Amino acid sequence: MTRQKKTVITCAITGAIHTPTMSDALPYTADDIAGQAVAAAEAGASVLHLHARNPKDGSVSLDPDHFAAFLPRIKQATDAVINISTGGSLKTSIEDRIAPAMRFSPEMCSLNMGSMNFSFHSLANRYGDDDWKFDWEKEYVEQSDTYIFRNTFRDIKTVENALAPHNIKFEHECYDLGHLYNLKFCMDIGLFKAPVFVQFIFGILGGIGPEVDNLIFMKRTADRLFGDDYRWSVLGAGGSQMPLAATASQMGGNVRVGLEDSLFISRGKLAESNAQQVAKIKRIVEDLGSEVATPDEAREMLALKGGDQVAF
Ligand code: KMH
Ligand code: ZN
Repeated sequence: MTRQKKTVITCAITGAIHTPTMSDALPYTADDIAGQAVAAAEAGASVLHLHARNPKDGSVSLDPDHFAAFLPRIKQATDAVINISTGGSLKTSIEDRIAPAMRFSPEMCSLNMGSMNFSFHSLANRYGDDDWKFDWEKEYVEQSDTYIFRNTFRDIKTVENALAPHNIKFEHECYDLGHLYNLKFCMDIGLFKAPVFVQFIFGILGGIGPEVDNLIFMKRTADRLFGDDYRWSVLGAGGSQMPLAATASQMGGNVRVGLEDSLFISRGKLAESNAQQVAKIKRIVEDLGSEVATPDEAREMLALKGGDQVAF
């Protein structure tokens, strides 16, 4: 495929894996999510991938009203592209998961491309029984070894059918090689407009591991399946975040950072904020001779509908 000239930095602000005990920097109130999102955009992120949390206890929320508390504030303060998650919670129906995107019609939303184990239970070993800030956290993390992250072909079609009228570009979350073939199958039956945007995800327990060999294999497979019909980005979980992002940018891809994917800024050191991670990857990308895309450049590269076409 043709090599792109600029690198789009996506920042995933809070997600649904980490819990408040794990880092004081993890945002969960509307003020903190909005503030950190705006700061991440100012630091160089052109796309903001957003989940909501219950502001009282930081638990994962799919309630559109919780999104309503921060989306307009981010839009007023930045020109960044808003991307709303449809991955949401591992425990809820696909209909609940798409409710926020249906209501707010963002420029982008995530779409997970296969069912899988999705576990972060081993994170619980780092904390003693008395360490947890909120009641729900320990069980939520420990029980993740029982979760099946459900994204059947029917679910994928449900998302596409419901959101197609909104002209939303999907961030196709691919956690393993088979997910690329799932996406190819969907495109062959007429779903999704090219160029599709593929997020290669490494290092989630249940998905492919975070080795550079795997990134090369995923990229080569996607080139073969999609040719010029796709754009790509890389997300490495935990300690693989920065090394894989740096490698991806050198391979001509886009990158995703943020506290959703890693709580750290370097080995053993917690990040102070999402913006700190964005500033670090921006510095790396530029030091290595590439340029970071502005929000409007990202819109052009990913063929987005425009920031004036959203419903918030
Ligand atoms: N938490 C990431 C590994 C989603 O929001 O749809 C994947 C993700 C899923 O971002
Ligand atoms: Zn997410």
